[in-house]
Amino acid sequence: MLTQTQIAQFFDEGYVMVPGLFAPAELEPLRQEIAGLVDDTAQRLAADGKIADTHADEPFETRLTRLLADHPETQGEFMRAIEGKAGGGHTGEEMFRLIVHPRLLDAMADLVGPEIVASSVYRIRPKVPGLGRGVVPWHQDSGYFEAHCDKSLIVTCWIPLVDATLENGCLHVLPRAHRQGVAPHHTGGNAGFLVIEDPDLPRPLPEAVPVPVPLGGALLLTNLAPHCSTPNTTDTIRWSVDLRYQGADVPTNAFQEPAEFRTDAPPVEIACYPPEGDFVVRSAAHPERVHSYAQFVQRRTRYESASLPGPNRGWQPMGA
Ligand SMILES: O=C(O)CCC(=O)C(=O)O
Repeated sequence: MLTQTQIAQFFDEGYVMVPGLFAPAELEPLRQEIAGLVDDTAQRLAADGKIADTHADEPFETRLTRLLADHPETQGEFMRAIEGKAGGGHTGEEMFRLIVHPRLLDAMADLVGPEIVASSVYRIRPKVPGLGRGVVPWHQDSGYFEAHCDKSLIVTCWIPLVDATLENGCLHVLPRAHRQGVAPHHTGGNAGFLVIEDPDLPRPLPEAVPVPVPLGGALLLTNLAPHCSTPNTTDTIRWSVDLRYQGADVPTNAFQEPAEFRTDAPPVEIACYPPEGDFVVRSAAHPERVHSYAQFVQRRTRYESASLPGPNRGWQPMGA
């Protein structure tokens, strides 16, 4: 699926932007599913008398902006509905359909091999203009994972649901810095995200590369590639999803139930992100292990109710 040049860029630079992985129409069902989450929440808040105008005529790119401009205090309710609770997340059928999209999995097979596990951490991100939480400071995804997974490859597929541009806050990457291991991170970055503070950024500091991604494309990153995302200065929402995949040799809970989780288990038996359920999306050796949509929902729901502890890497608060 990926060209040799794209594969080489991914491993040499730590990232590659792949245009045209999807036809834009293939992303429409997920856009509509997420628009449905916004609509359901707006209807509920209106029924509870918390908002007067549901802005039902506004398109996907602006409706949430209008709703939050009227009632900033409803941000938490909308974000919970869209992003879900840690452990479960949004388990809609179109979300799952995208995660298991054959062309995306072909691309992943080029990077992680024929046994593919969807890493538990996938997210929907509405970067609403002017909303501080959309701005994500410099970090490596490994900063969020268990330390024993630092040397494993977990591929982030960052997929915009609109054109991602410099103006609406596309991602920026530090090229080749993925070769330097995991930098110290601090807690308490913008909106509660982890942050690599300036003195801890890799040296010599490469020039940051902004990576606009047209609708239908994807930015693939290694878990060690430092990246950030900048403010949305437009008046439309930069919607995106980020999905993660790993190969057979990477610690996973795809074959465990939450009740089997033990903090004193050998690291190889502890998933890279224990609070959320991994699931098998492709297996050449054991096709019978591939999780169906119903099994995916069940796993995600069980992990959500289990509230298992997240990785504790001992990152210190900013300024400490
Ligand atoms: O979507 C964004 O703005 C940030 C995403 C990100 O940093 C990530 O997926 O690791």
